Amino acid sequence: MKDFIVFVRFGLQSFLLLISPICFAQTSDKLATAETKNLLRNLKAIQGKKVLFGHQDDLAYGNGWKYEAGRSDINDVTGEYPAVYGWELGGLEHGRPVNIDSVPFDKMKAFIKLAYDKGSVTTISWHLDNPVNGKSAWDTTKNCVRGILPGASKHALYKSWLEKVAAFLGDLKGSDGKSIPVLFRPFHEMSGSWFWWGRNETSPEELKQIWRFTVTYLRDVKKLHNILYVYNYNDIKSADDFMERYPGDAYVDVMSFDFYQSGDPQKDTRFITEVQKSLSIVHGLADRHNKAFAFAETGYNAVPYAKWWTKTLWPAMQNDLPAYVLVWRNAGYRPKENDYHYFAPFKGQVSAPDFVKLYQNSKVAFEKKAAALNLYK
Ligand code: BMA
Repeated sequence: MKDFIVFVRFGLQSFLLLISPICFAQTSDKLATAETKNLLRNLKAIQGKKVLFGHQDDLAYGNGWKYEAGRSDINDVTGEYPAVYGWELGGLEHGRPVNIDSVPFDKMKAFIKLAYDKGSVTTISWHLDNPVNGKSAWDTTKNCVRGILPGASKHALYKSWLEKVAAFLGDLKGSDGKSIPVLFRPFHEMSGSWFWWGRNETSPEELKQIWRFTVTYLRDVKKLHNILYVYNYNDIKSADDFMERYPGDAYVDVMSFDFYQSGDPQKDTRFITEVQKSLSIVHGLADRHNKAFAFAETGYNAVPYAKWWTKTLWPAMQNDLPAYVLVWRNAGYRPKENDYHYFAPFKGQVSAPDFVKLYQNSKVAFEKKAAALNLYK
């Protein structure tokens, strides 16, 4: 992290002041709660030095189990819970009681409270259906974002969906009675082309407009002041590429990207080189724009390489440690797809011993180190 040197003149005397950018860590929401401001400041302070480890749906289910109180595949393997929990809101827009992965929203709220009470962090994604044609998030019909912008035919519908998201986010309270800060990551992987808000489906200008509308609505109309907004690409080609859809510093708190392992990591080092490149770009941009940066989603499905954690993921991240890294969900065997879908190890899984080594790395923080960091203070 670079410091600024400021030259101050006082009458005949001059001073040189060294100011660390941490002093400037400012939420996009000027009215953010103290806990939310503190979380951003602390994420910025640890990045480059320590990385918080996260897992999607960690407390809800894992490989071969569902809703067993206190259970977590990460905890089964390491004896400790992650520092970051990812949750998904898809389905909430229709007022359904469970999300697209069958996680009940009331249970999700309870898990989020538990995590906050322990000093851990919550991040939320939203695979919302396409409001224009009713198809899923994975619909790639072009120009649908245009159809939900102010003045367009489905704008009111999109707003009614945001109402439900606002109600959910506004209802998150810790045991201390405070609103729980949430890292909200809407329109994620916008540089890919598999969601209706993707690169080939949406112009950069329209993406910026819907992002600004969404933030303004949640922040200024619904008066939610517990949200940090996470801007998210899939892979980053260059700094210019990453900034092409950037809605502006007043609407973003965390710069991030997703990238998954494909191919055989023992023969092909592309994961390492791509992640190193993306992290170096996003680290530089985050410093320049005074934001935090994160590796918002990653993983190697079914982790068949026993040393993936220390020989691939760690070398990929170590030069530019993001504030957090999150691996995707452990759905286990999926009968409908007839496949295995898991990104964290579980007891007996081939990469579990190597994951324990990553867990023991002094720069990787799970629940206890995160709690010691007092992220909300
Ligand atoms: C994807 C897959 C899907 C899931 C979606 C939202 O990456 O895991 O099965 O529905 O995320 O969580």
